[in-house]
This record gives sequence, structure tokens and C-alpha cells, in this order.
Amino acid sequence: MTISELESKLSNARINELNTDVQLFGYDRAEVDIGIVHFGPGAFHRAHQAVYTDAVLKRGERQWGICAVSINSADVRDTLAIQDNLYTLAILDRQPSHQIIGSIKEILVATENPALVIARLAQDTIKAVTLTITEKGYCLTPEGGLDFNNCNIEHDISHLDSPRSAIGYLVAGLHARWIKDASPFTVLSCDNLTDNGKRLRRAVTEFAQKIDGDFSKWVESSVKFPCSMVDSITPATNDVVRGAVSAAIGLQDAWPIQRERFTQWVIEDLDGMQLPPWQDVGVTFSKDVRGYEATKLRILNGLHTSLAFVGILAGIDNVRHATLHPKIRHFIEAELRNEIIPTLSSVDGLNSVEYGASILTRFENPAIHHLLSQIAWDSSQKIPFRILGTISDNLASGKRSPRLCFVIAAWMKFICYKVRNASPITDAWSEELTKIGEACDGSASDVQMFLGLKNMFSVALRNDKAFIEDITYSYLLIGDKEGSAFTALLPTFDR
Ligand code: CS2
Repeated sequence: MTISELESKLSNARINELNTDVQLFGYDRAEVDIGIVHFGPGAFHRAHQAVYTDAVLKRGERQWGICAVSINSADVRDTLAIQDNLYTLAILDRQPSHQIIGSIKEILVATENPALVIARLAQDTIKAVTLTITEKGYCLTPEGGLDFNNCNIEHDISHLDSPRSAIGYLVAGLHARWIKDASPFTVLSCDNLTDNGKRLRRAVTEFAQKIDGDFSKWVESSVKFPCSMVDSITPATNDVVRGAVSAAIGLQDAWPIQRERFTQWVIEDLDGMQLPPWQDVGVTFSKDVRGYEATKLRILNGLHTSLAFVGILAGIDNVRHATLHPKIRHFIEAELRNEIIPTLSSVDGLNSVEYGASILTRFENPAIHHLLSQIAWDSSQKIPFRILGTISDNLASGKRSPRLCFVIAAWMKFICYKVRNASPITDAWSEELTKIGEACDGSASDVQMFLGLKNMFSVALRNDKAFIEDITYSYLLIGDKEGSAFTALLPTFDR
């Protein structure tokens, strides 16, 4: 980096050189203490929880700064270090706006110094631990328990001083506090899983049982694991965004974050939990989060994943264009009306029909270029929460889900095309998926190979005749069709 490049970098010292329409954090960061440890400082965290926390700090609270922990990668730490951990949030709307976020005080890379992370977690001033570690980070079986066959969990049980998983770190941190008779921190999952807090609680407790019976009882009785629903569409940053943001703010920002204006966070209101006063800055605390979670996951994320595979096979690359394609639009509206909404129970103040319509409007946002390929990442982990639960609920009430099954068949085809074109599969199970893709010959037996992914499909679904029949039907129907030959299939579901 040249001196002139360094001189024009966003940093504490250069804050006054920012263009005047950039919104500043406006508090003295030196006075902020760390009260939150966050696992997974990816784009979503920096667009969502870090922004709400920034708003809390702006209101004069000083004990809620964030220590962000990356488990493996040093990229975020190294990039933001030069910027004093400051970054720009670009809100994509008709008129974009820019805000500098100051809530992240420190970034640690766990693999480099596990003891430091555990010491941080054990510190009394840490009141809350939040997580955006994506579905795979929870290391769960499809039945909902902790997957003790997961190699990271296996490792962590015998190496609690140097874990590899976020679950291992949570247990290590809680264990350190239990040993010194300190109070626990509140653990808040901010990932797109139904019952995320309950699942995390179960995973941590099952792990703790392997360490010590009394410790696990303490975890069960004292640690709060509220569930939460998080929402804001956050496309990945690229060079175009980097260039546009740096030009707009007047300083170089190596890793700005972009997101839509809409943002929502609903947190389960549990007695005795310790969290920042996020209710003062727009967060909803509710005794019942389940309805919000299921509605958001099944509608927004379910439709995202549907658009991803239907759109990619149709030759479309982004959410807006897929949503505006007449045949695809018709297909997902029918999927929403006939297969998703009927599985949702009513939630106070949330009308699922209106909610569904508002999601489609958000997908049409012309200011957002949200790549379908980004949504397709890690689909083996996402599909169970976004689609399979809906299908299971329909089956339990004697109904089939032909369109949702079509989406799963389209995902299987997507994997086959990726393998055929030797293009990399971005998925926690890329190895297994590549092997399956290589063995596929286009026949019904391909479906059986995919359904053999035991960590993805529950025993009940793997043995359900109607489910197998619907996926196989769609898989054979799609065959080798792509582009308009593929979209021509969509109206056949109306019959
Ligand atoms: C998306 C989500 O990438 C994806 O899988 O479905 O990140 C989605 O944009 C967010 O959940 C919106 O809140």
C-alpha cells in the first residue's frame, strides 16, 4: 500500500475528512467497553446486529461494544484493522445513504489464539454472546440434536482449551465462568434456523453433559438462550460496491457493507437475560418469536431458495429479475399461496398473506443486485429449515407440496450441472455433493442418492413415498432442460 493510499483510508483519525452527508457514529469509541462477544462477523452481522448496537452506543450506553470473533479466517480482522474496525453501511434504496459503524471494538481470530477468546468469554464484563455462524455452524442432526459424529465436535470434546467450533467455544466460555462461580452470559442465536435459541440450548447442553454433569445442569438452569428472528437483505460486497462507497464517502473503505433499508429483529423476551437496550432502537422483544421465525424463514428464505434454483436453471442471475419473470413469478406465488402459507399459524400483528406480498416487493428492489448464486451457497444446510419443514407439515396434514419438491429437484439438477461443468460447489458438504453429482446418470436412482444425505433429510422424509414420488417426478421432468425450455415446465404445475 502506498502512503497516499494509506492516507485516504477510513480510520478514527480521518473521520473529519468524510463527506458531509455521511452519518457518523458520534460517540467516543475510546470510552466504550466490550460487553458482547459475537461469533461470525460476516456481512450480515455488520449490517444488522452491529448496526443496532451502534444505535444503542449512540444513545449514551457505554458497556456494549463488540468483540467479534472469526473462527478461522483472518480476512475481516486484517482488512478492518487498518480502518480501526470502522466500516461503512450503505443503505440501498432509491436514494442511497451511508453511515459509519463504530460498534466493533476488537476482532479476534480464534484459531490463532483460542485461549484469548476463552478468556474474553470468561470476563465478567461480557454479558451477551451473539452468533451468526450460519446453519452449518450449529453441527446439528436433522432430528435436532448435536451431531457427535461431526469432526469438529468430536475434536472439541477432548480439546476444550482449543475448540474448532463455535459450540465448543460457547461451552469452553461457560465452563470457565462456572468454574470461577461467575454468572453466565446470555447466548443469542441470530441465524436463520427455526427455534434457533432452543436448538442452540440443546446443542450446548448435550455437549456440556460430556464435560461434567453438574456443569450441564447449571447450563440448563442458568443460561438464557432466547430465540430470535433476524431480517435484512444483505448482498455480498464486491469491487463495484467498494468503489461506489469509497467515492460516496470521500475515503477508501476496503470492506463496506450494503443492505436494503428494511431491517427487523424480534427477540424472545426471557426473564433474567442480559442484553443491550435494543428495544430503544427498534428491536421487538416478544414472548412468542416462533411465529415470526417460521413466517420469515418459510416465506422470505423459502422463496429466496426457490428463486435461486428455479432462476439459475432458467438462466437468470439475480433475485429481482427472477421475481419479475412472469412464469417464475406465477410459480412462486402459487407455491406461497398453496404450499407455504397454509402451514403457518397466525401471529399477532402479522398477516402472512400481506407479509408474503411485501417480501415479493422487497425482492423487486431495483437498487439491489442480489445474486442467486450467493443464495445458493450452502443449500444443503439451508433447505431443511426453509423448505423441508414446510413439506413435512403439509405431509402431516395429508397434503403434497409439488412446487417445493420441484425446487428440491432443481437443486439436485443444479448440483449435477455444477459437477458436469467442473465448477466449484460452495457448500459445507461440497465433497459429498460432488461425489453424488459424478455418479448421477439422469435416472430416478439419482434422487435416491441425494436422499441418502442423512444429515439433510430426516428418516421420516427419506421413507415418505409421496415425497420421493414428487421429487422424482420433477427430477425426470426437468431432465436436461435449461433456459426457456426449463421455464416452460413451470405452468404444468397449475393443472
Ligand atoms: C438469503 C438470506 O443468502 C440467503 O440465503 O436467503 O441471507 C436473506 O437475504 C436474509 O435472511 C434476509 O433477512
